[in-house]
Amino acid sequence: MKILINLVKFWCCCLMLVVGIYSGQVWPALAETSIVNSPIDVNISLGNTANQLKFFPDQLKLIAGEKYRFRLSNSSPQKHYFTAKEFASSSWTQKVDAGNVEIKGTVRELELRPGSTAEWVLVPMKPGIYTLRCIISGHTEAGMRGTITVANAS
Ligand SMILES: [Cu+2]
Repeated sequence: MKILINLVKFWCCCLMLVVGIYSGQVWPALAETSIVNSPIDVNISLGNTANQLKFFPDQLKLIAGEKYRFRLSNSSPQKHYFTAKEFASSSWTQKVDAGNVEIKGTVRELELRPGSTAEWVLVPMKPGIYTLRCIISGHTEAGMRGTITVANAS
């Protein structure tokens, strides 16, 4: 009986060793997959501390089907909008993180008060050239506009 128990222990050790070696090969593959699935960060400033009426950057180049995290911030002394309705409606929004609130579902535009930040995780679905602008009176005209170019995945 004692021999049998020892034999079982031995086989358990062998099994754990095999599992250990095997998982050593499996985990890097899993890690790689999660890197592929994690969003690409895009930092976008709405205005700046000098109160310039611009987006920084104002030209965004994206690939359809890739996941992005727009990290929006407003360091200017006044509020601004990130408005790109056509782009928003042809993208899939995973979520918007703003303050302590996480918003899910369709997003059309974001309003950022002075000093605020928001994160918008999305996947652009349709190639095209989309207009980005701030809808506050006079801001688009003053230069607060840009383009979001979505290219086909190669
Ligand atoms: Cu503005």
